[in-house]
Amino acid sequence: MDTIQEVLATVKRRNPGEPEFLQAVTEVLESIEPVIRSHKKYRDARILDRIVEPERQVVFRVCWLDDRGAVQINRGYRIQFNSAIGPYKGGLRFHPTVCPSILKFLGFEQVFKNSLTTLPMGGAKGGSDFDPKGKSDNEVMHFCQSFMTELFRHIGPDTDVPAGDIGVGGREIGYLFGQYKRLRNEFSGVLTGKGLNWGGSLIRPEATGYGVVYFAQEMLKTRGESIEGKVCTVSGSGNAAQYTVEKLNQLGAKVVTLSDSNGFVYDKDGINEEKLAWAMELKNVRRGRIKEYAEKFGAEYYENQRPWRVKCDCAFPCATQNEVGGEDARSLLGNGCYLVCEGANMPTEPAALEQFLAKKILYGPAKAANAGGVATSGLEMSQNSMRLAWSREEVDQRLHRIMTTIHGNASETAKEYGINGNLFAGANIAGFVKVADAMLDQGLV
Ligand code: NDP
Ligand code: 2IT
Repeated sequence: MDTIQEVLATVKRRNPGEPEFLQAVTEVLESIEPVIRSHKKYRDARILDRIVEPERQVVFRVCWLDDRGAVQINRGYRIQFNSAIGPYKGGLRFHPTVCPSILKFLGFEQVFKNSLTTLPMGGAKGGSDFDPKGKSDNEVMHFCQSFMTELFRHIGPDTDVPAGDIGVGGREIGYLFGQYKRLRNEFSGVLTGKGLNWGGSLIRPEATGYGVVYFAQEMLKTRGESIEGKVCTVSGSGNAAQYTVEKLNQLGAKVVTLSDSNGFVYDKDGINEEKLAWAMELKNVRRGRIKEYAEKFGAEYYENQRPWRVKCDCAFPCATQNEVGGEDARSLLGNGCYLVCEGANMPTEPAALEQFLAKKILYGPAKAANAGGVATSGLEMSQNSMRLAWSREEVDQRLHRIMTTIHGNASETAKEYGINGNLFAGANIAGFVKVADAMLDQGLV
């Protein structure tokens, strides 16, 4: 088998101009190097060379009519990355920046994340460069119907089960599900994040954010601390951010920031339950900008800035990839922040990651810390297969148990490899080994 550097060189050659994908692959491969060194079976079967290549990539045209009757064209994608441990599973992202590099990095990360959840799910990601911002409900529906008219032939409840991600929430999942049902004449668990009265699971909307906070609690426990009374900064103001804030509030922490792609708000008094409810209405119903929060509650607003210069104990990046840079990490650490827990996927740039690991702060890497979302999607699939619905308490308890297990597994694995406390490498190794062993068992496919 090729060395890690040779595999990376091949990835670079085969995927030119895809920096995010190369970044994700580099981070995983470099941190699993000790496993590859000590296991000849992975080298002989060229597992690394195989695991970096998506099993299937679907790219398609999506045509739709806007409200003026004008023709619009977008590009749709589904990257089915790895199905060694279960059907492909992962979100759909609708955002103008969507491109092969971003979806391949997300699909690659999803493979290891899903492996960590303890549930049988392979990894995938998809989406479109369609921008839902400023579109009417009708336009979003027409886009979703056209998108599904191609996607439906590539997915299925035992093949590939998409869900939401940036720009895809309950509204979009509804339109996508309706079109799938019509095309297949089949009511099945083909998507997760569905509405409660048509196959959805309680706690799925909350799961990513709640899971992130449960994971942070586990990290704090290792130092005999709790989240109560901690000052927290959160970025983003979408699904992951909203329920991170809700759970932090429930546990007695004080959240002082929220953001969107235009800037961030700093509310030194704390974003309490009532203010959060207002922000959720702003974002989920009125689909407005976070700046309005500052106007409404007299908080400070910083245009085109990220919240990492605000003094905090704990930081929760919940917006997007590469939103915490080297300078941001320096300010966070300089201000005494000692816990970073990732709600977003790959929010930390390599220059920041290096500092968090060197300073040995409590650092919860995305594929472990935000796995509660997809884990609860897995629970939605189980409920759909059994044709029953668990109570809120039941799903929440299972989510909590899964997050505790993921933390324990990443932390034990780090210990086993002599890198105590390094959950970044621990999660990558634990996620990898399960998938790699399944690939060995299933032969050369
Ligand atoms: P939403 O669409 O609900 O919210 C996204 C939020 O992030 C918005 O506030 C958005 O601001 C902001 N944002 C998006 N792109 C950028 C950007 N380029 N720069 C600055 N801010 C940006 O998505 P989610 O909350 O679901 O997703 C947030 C993150 O969490 C993503 O990284 C996603 O992959 C990850 N995640 C989501 C899961 C889920 O179940 N939903 C599960 C696990 C991880 P604006 O409104 O201005 O675009
Ligand atoms: O990044 C993620 O894990 C998600 N967007 C959730 C995927 C899912 O299938 O629930």
